Amino acid sequence: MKSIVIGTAGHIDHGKTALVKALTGIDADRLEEEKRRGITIDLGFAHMDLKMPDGQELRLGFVDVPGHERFVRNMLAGVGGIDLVLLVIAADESIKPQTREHFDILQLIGVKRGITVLTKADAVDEETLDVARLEAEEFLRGSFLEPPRAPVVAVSSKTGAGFEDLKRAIAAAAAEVPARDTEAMARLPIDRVFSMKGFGTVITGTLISGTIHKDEELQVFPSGDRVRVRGVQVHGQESEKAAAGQRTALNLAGARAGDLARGMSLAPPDTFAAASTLDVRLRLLAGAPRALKDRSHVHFHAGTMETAAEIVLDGVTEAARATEVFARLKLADPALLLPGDRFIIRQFSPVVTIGGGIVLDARPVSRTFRQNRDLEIFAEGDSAAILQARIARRFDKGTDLTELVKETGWTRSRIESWLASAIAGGEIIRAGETLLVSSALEALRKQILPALEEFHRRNPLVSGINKEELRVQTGAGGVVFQAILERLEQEKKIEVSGELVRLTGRGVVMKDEEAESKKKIEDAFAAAALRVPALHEVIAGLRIDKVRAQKIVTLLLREKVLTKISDELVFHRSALEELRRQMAAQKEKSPTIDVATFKELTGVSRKYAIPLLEYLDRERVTRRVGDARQIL
Ligand SMILES: Nc1nc2c(ncn2[C@@H]2O[C@H](COP(=O)(O)OP(=O)(O)OP(=O)(O)O)[C@@H](O)[C@H]2O)c(=O)[nH]1
Ligand SMILES: [Mg+2]
Repeated sequence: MKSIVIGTAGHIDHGKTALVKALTGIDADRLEEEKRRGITIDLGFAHMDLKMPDGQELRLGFVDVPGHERFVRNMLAGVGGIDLVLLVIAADESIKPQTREHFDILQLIGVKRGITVLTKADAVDEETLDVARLEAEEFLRGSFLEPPRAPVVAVSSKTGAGFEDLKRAIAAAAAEVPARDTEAMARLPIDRVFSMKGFGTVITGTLISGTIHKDEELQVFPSGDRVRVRGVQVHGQESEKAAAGQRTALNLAGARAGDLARGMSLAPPDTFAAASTLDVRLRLLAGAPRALKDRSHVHFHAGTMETAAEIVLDGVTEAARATEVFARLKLADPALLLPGDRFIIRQFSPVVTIGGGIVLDARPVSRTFRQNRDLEIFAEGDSAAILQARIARRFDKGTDLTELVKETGWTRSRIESWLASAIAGGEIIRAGETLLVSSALEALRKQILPALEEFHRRNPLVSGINKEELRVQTGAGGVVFQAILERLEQEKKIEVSGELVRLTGRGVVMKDEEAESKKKIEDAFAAAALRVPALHEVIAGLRIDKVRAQKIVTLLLREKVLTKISDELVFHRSALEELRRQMAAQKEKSPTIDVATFKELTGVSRKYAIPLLEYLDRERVTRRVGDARQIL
């Protein structure tokens, strides 16, 4: 069964609550004070079923709002989740201040459908009713409620006149309401909290997206608390689940009524983060008292929440009336908001509605808004374009599915399917968990290839650059860097062997006998430890000529496999590492060491001991003090 939520709107005493009662039989004024004073103070709720033109059953949830100017903030908490509005204008009073203010709000939050209801038709003569109708039509011109697109229906809640027309108009409009997104992540802005004896904590709200099941765990925003759904009611009836677009009541375990309040939101756990910085597009009303200055402080309302906000205008010092600007909002209290969410701003004093707009981004990456003008696509592009733009803005750092879910409120599987063709087409690259635009890889390629070229030019005898060294040079993240290396390798632009990277065919390439000789030299020195052979003896034992042998030794020295500590003496890296370990161990026994002890410790002759100790001095492993050495 299709469910939609209908809100009332209009000036105080114009007959909104009476209209809802005449339609549904339910008195939405539930507070004692409301009944006593005869006015609505807080939101009221009612429901009914209706047949659509095609014969399908329709479930209508009503949110009845107060018209009093002092309770506009309550009206704002109710109007956020509605699909359809009944703009109520009393025939005997016509357009009044809160008719205008409510109507402005409806337009700013992007309500798309509705019906204008002229109430109290019984209280006026035919002529007055006609005048009221003309005034209403004039008032609605150019808006979403302009007739004949949206009808104007005259009724009397007292006599029941006009209600058949009204129901027909509601059914026709409801048929046009697009289904809400039940597949997205669930979000439920709380509009009421109470506790029921023997039942516990209950919250109500309009589920704006997704589905909530019985026994599901949810997270409360912004507090972060966890709650469990003990029971679900939809339009007053027990249910296994609630779906987007339904008036929903949840019986919650794990929270006391005192921990929850209107303005908080429920959503799946570990998925979202509450935001306090929003990039938005903002419209200032033509009827705002004055232009909006940069750095103004205002009341901010979205969904059922309200807080204070500072407005940082994008590139202008003030926003004129009836214009649209980009801005960054800094909220006093964080809230769970997503791109596409609408909001209203009201000035501090006197408190009147001055504008509103649409959230473009609730997870800005740059410190300034200005670089992000193209964020508009984040709220209004098609899904694939939105995702690509979100990946592109992180450029070579990339992003991942978890972050994209947080930024959009879409499920992982949906995001994956929307990205599939961009990935297949090569515009988006998936490297492990990281997603990035191909242009980011291209930019990296343009850095890496010249960097390698330069390395080879400077180091003609080295077989390649160390991977990590190259990565640090380019400033790329690890995953992204690995991805570009793999690509370049596939394209045969580079060769990767172990930790070394080189341009294809570059670096030192050895013939078999040279490679064999290189290994022989290395092995000879490694095996000798500190009692190294004379270099010329090692060279003499090779199958290659002296010049080539010398070249290989130079190579080993550059690769730091061998270290030359004097003209005569060359050691293998492992031998010197072992020596450092021995010295560290020796330091435990005694802070100083003399030549004799050193010889004993290492088993080398004086011929080797002196150059080795001098080497250790240079390396700041030891410091010479008189005839002995202090181990550092
Ligand atoms: N004669 C007549 N009186 C009506 C009609 N509808 C409402 N009234 C009366 O108008 C008064 C205000 O009606 P409500 O329905 O409470 O008005 P409201 O718009 O809900 O007012 P707030 O919620 O305070 O903004 C009540 O005394 C109603 O009995 C109608 O169609 N005909
Ligand atoms: Mg009322």
